[in-house]
Amino acid sequence: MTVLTAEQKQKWKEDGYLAIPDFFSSEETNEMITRARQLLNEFDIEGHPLTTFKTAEDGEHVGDTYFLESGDKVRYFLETSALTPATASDPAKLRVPPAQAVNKIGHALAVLDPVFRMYTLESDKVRDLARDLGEQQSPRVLQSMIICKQPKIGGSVPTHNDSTFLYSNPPSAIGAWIALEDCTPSNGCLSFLPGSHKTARISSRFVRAAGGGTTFVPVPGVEPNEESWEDMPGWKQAPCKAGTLVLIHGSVMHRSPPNPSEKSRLIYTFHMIEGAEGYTYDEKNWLQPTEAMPFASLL
Ligand SMILES: O=C(O)CCC(=O)C(=O)O
Repeated sequence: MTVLTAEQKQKWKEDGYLAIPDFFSSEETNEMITRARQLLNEFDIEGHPLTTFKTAEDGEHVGDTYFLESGDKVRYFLETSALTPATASDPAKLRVPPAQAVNKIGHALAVLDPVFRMYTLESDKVRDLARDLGEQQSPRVLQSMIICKQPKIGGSVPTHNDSTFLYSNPPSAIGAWIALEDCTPSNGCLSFLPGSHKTARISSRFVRAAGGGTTFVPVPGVEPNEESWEDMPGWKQAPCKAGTLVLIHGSVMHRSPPNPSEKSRLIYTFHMIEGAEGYTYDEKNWLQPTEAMPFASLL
């Protein structure tokens, strides 16, 4: 079934991302945000390892087993600024109620959560979109999550591209990012460097470190880009209404700022990699399929 117009397909090719307004109806979006809020309200801090979420390429990044073993579970990761600093005598504590401390919930909502499953693996609309986009012959769904950007404390997402984090050889990641609330420059909407997917080389990848945790390693034979994406002219904000689905090419550079506003910015996202012959997803990647939960085929 045709979902995208010729203009939309052209824009996707040129920009490396495509916002599709009203992809989900307001009823469908309401169902997802109600479920997201329910999951937040169910969050129990008791026994939680206080794992926060950070992945800056030149700084600290998340790497405990709570994170590394979350690929086939529904787990909660906290905003760094939601915690008081730990001292030798005083462990870190939440500064805000648990439901407001969560940065993201992941990474297997598309499989384990009945509502998000319905709008991912069981959605004809999503399947038609993947077919019509025509980038992947055999899309496999992985890393499905809610990203919260809580009012006042929601942190930034640094400049990155997704194939660095979900590396396949050759790179093939595509993100489907769904606004569950209106996303504006004030509450931390996405920004893109349009067209950067055409020149960005996946020269580094996020992997499990030999001694535990995670790290970035070079991709052999791929020269890093010389340009500093961060400061390049041409970045474009991508504000959108709730119900919009944004397709994100695995090589396009994107980011989002903190949320200093009073309004939350909840989104749901899942990713796809090519599962067809000729593409490999190896054991070095931080996110691993398990025997019980291989990456699910969308089609
Ligand atoms: O939701 C955000 O602010 C960032 C999401 C993102 O970068 C991604 O899904 O790749």
